[in-house]
Amino acid sequence: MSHAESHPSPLRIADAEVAAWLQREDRRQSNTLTLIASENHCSAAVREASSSRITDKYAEGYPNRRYYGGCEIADGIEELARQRAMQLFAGAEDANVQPHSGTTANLSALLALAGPNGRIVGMALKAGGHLSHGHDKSHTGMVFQARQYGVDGTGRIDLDDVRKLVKEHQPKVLIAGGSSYCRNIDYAAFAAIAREVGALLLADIAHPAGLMAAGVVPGPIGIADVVTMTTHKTLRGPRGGMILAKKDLAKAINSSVFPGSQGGPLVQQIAAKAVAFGEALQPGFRGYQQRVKENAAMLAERLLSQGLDLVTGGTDNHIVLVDLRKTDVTGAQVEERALAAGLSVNKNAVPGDPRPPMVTSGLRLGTAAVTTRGFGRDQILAVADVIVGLVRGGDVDRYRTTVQGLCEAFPLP
Ligand code: DSN
Repeated sequence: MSHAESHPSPLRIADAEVAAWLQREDRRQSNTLTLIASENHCSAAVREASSSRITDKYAEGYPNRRYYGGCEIADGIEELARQRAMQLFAGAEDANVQPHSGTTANLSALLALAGPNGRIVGMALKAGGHLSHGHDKSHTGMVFQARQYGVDGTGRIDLDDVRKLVKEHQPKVLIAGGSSYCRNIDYAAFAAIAREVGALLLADIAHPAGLMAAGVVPGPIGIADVVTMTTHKTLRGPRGGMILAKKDLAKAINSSVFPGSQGGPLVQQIAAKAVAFGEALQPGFRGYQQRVKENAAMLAERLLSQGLDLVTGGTDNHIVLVDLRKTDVTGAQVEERALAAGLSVNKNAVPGDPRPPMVTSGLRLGTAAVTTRGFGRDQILAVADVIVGLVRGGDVDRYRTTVQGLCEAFPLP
């Protein structure tokens, strides 16, 4: 009898059905290699904080200015998270750790900086941007006058195109950042373009936040006026968002988060963010982020050497975007085959993709989660070979055996 069976948890006693679903998810994650670029495995300490009793507490407002009594502990936790965030992103002048997600962070920041119906410019989703950068199906495309820039024929941002669009549209906010952009962004150049029209620069670093916190890729702190991010991707924290702002913008940003866009903050998530930031301030974090980046570079190199095309021909961060247009498979088909083999990946549009979003001609891969499991060169090369085999229609059962062996040899932390 296992320990869990002989000591059933309160959840197992109270609700066997939900407990069983969650146990299945534990098993799924254990027996799957997560290559979804926006996912990672946070620590047990982060998970413990995230499921703590403070989930019961209402704490609308900010530390020492709450609309409810009994918030002293919430104040201490939020202030600790804020201070750690500013230590981690040295040079940040203010931190708001309340956003429930990256999208909420972006919406709040944009409303503070551009105002309703204000003009914004961001990167198009299909070029590697994000829905919340002004896509017409996102509220950011509805409540703002949004225009979007794309990428050049090689998949890279063309700063001349960005400047041209910015001059034409005269936005109040220019957004730099994306969700499938695998190259470094020249934030100083973006800031210069924004300044030419009196716009503010918002850098969305949701994906590379951890790499930037560790200093292994260049970031926008001290350059962009406002920086938004999620805390659960490369940063390896709990699910949630965060905004860093220059001091003179902090008041407007804070009011835009609460009461503008959200009610009570999720204090248990803020506690978990504090734990994750504390972990990221430990010396080992830099080495982890360095390995994430090296693993992505090795993955890219192997895929290229095996004949696959990559958007931009490689990567500077944790993302590798495979362009399947010269193969006879779609992103959706490879995603399905990969899942059968035990690899969790996502289909993704490539720039200029002729296929619809639920099909696509691309596959987005990321190395943060497998690096958390301890992957290095040999494992990355093995995974790359599985991906190439899947694209070419190889034997899925054989790949499933390889993947299962890797899962067992590199268990979840
Ligand atoms: N959905 C996230 C991603 O996968 O990149 C961004 O919000």
